[in-house]
Amino acid sequence: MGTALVYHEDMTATRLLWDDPECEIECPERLTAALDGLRQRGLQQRCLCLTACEASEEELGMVHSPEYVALVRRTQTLDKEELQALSKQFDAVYFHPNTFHCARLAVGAALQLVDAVLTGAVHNGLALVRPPGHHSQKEAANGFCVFNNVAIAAKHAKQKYGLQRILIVDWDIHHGQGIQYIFDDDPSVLYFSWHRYEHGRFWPFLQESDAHAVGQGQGQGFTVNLPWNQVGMGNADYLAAFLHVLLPLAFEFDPELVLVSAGFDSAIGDPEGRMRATPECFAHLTQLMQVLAGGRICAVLEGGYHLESLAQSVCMMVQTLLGDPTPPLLGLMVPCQSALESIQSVQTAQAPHWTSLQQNVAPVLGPSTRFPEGRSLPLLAENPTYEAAEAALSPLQGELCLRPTPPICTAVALAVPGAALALPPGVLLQEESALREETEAWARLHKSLFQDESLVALGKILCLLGGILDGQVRNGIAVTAALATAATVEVIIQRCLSHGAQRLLCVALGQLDRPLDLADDGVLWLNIRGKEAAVESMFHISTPLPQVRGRVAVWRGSHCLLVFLGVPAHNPGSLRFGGWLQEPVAVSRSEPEALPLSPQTTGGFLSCILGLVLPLAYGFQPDVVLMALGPAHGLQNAQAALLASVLRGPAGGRILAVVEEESILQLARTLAQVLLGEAPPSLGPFLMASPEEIRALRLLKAQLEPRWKLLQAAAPPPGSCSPIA
Ligand code: X5A
Ligand code: ZN
Repeated sequence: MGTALVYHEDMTATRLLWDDPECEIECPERLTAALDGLRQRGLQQRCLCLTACEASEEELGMVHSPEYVALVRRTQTLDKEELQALSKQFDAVYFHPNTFHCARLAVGAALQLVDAVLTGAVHNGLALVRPPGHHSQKEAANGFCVFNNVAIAAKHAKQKYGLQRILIVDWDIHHGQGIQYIFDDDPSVLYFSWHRYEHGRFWPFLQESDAHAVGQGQGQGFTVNLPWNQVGMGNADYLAAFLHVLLPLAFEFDPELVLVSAGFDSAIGDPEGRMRATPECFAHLTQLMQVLAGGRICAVLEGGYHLESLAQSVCMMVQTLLGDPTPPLLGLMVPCQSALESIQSVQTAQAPHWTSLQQNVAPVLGPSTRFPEGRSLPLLAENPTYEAAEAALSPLQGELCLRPTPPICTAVALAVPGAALALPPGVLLQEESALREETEAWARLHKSLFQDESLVALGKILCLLGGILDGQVRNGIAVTAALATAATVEVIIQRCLSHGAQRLLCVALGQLDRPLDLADDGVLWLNIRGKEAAVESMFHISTPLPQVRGRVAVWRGSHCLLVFLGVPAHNPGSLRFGGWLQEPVAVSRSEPEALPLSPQTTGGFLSCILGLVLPLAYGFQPDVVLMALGPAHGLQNAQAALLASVLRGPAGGRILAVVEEESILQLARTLAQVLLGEAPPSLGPFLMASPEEIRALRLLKAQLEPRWKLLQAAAPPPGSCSPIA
């Protein structure tokens, strides 16, 4: 299992044969630059390299009309003048005698990638293709695109593998209107696109690129457009869009496959996009998507016209697909006001269709105070030169070389020697201990709490932590002796600070108190526990762990068995459940059999993680993340795995998870899997959080927003659509 890279050098064989300033940027060097970058960084060598084959005309026919396919086929024999005349019939398109061959290879590459992922040959992959596809339509080439590679791949996944829910994430800086049209009324494909829009003044100048376009008929709510109305959007803006729009919807949708229209004209330096997100941002966006669909991600190249920026961004994505840690995100983590306005416009347009947006935990502020301190965008020069972009890119490149990959990925320190633990292969069992004197010196901080067994465990944990701080080990799991978690956490914090860590993020779950003598700003202490919500300071926060309390209700109808989790038992007939059942459910007979349900947390848990924990974590930019599962932490294994998986991002993969003895076994194994880079298990069905818990989160966010700007994401007007009719 690994990452596939699908390519064929013939795709460099199409190019512009006449003068056309609009089209000249779509050149063969785009592919060679991306591939050279992958080779130079040793990434291509780590992938399963597949050679693309042409798609069949039948496969093209899943999206395109036979007449259009025939038209493109005929371009093979046209001369230059005829090609130019035909190109003029479309918007921003050029044909070349090799176009038909290349465009069929591009589709074929996307299909092979889907096959490789859905047959389980690989976890994920990237198809490096030309021409791009997302603007292409049933009977039209458009915006350099001839056949719609990603749309055909989605149809293929539905037809050949019977998939029912496919997410398409289009982070190219242009609106993929072609994909939107093809799946406009199709609820099985959720299409998300952000794009430079400038209130309709940017190509392709379409009304239907705006946020109010949400899909037609059955497909309403399954088209999600996020228009950027200013240039200069950066890392914080893209991250906010993922945390506050894409990911809440994606979790609720629960895709079986994620296709990425991976255009990198949304990166810094690109002459088309004129945005400012750095290549590292694409590593983080990729990692955030890896928690979806069991990590089944198929990315297909779309745009990207600044060769160096393109190459670096492609490398960042592939590196993350391979499971490498994400490099730190540079820059102020403050979304700009225009981005927040765009995010709000999507939330408002989509709220009627998605429970997770109705439960948006953002505080509702008056219009004048809504974005009091949002970053305002510095004006960009009219024509940013390539040199200016290169100046912005080159220091980053230096940075990348400075971060060697730790020789060991994941290590586990066990409290009890020889505990029967089936750890995934590749995990190092930490047998070594810190020196006895050193361990005792640290233990003296908590004299009564470390004796015998717990002292042995502490020695191993200190050794593991030393490895992480010295860059020998990427991340780890520390198993503490019974009742020693709180004291161990204190020692770990002190050890990190004494090592010179500037910022340490502690996500403490359950009954763990913050050590008293911590100076603010060095340690951000976020306790997720029970029902308490409190802001002691901007660096000492308690938030409840939202839980849906309720029961399992089972209705047996004559033709169906309905199982509801955590819903009030009174009237299931009028429920719209998690956005899935569009029509009221007809329950034919019999009373429900109610079963007790252990607390479920999906919807509220996700609001807490996406709406609070990650914005704080990314805003804090920690050197190290400590995730401590204390007594009564209340997390299910899948939830702990998801949390550990996403918390790898903010600190560039340096994360230590601390768990207490009793809870280990399966939990330690699951955590080890995600820390190695595997996708977390599914959270199960999407459930709504209780209104009280959502209110508590909303209040917390209002208090924290002045310091932590990534929390900002305006909510749609409350009560605009109630989840329960
Ligand atoms: C795939 C892509 C852009 C077309 C721009 C036309 N197309 N001005 O990035
Ligand atoms: Zn583009």
